[in-house]
Amino acid sequence: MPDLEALKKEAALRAAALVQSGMRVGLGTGSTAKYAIEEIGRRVRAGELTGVVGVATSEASDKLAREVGIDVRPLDPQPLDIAIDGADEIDPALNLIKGLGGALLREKLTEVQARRFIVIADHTKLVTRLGEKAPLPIEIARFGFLSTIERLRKLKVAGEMGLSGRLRQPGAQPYLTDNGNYIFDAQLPEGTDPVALERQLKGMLGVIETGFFLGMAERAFVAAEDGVVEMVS
Ligand code: ABF
Repeated sequence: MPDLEALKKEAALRAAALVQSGMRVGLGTGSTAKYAIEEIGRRVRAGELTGVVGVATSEASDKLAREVGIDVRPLDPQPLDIAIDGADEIDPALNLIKGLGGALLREKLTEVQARRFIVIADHTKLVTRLGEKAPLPIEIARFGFLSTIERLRKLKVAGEMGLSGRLRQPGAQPYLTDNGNYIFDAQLPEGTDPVALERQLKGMLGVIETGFFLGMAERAFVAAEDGVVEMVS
């Protein structure tokens, strides 16, 4: 049984090594990004990095980054030098599905402002087409969410009538994002054109953001048992 945690950490350390003193850094969310935040914090505390400013993509990463000694600031219009984050699916062109961790909106707002967006993952995240293994998370407004879901279910995707999926609800209540919204996890039929679907979804009333991160990543460090592979877009 491969130790996925060790692989995630290996990928994260490769990306964290790209951070230099004085950089403004987007800090991702999730179990892989956690290792990168911890490593950046370790380097700050060791005095190896000075003047680093972090912008966190979730409340959880904000808390962790402060705990490990990173100077965390809110997102402002200044560009970020680098952003480091995990992903749920990575296709061969480095298009991504993200958001199973629920932080897609803040992740996209932050990572789009980064000069370099670096993805870190273990090899289980590699797919030949987006939607192969993971659903596409779609953040939707709470107000009128049943109406928005109805609209989503009627959307024509890849020749099929209707986007199937479900409201994310791990317990008695729907999952609530850091922004106070809900998430609809959509199953993507084979033949889905991510660019076209992204356009349709972004034009739909009640949809706030999608987990498609298309053409954003510069490179990915993907760890397997025989080492870390560097993929470049
Ligand atoms: C974030 O964390 C999300 O966009 C993605 O959903 C998730 C990946 O988490 P993990 O690294 O724990 O698999 O980056």
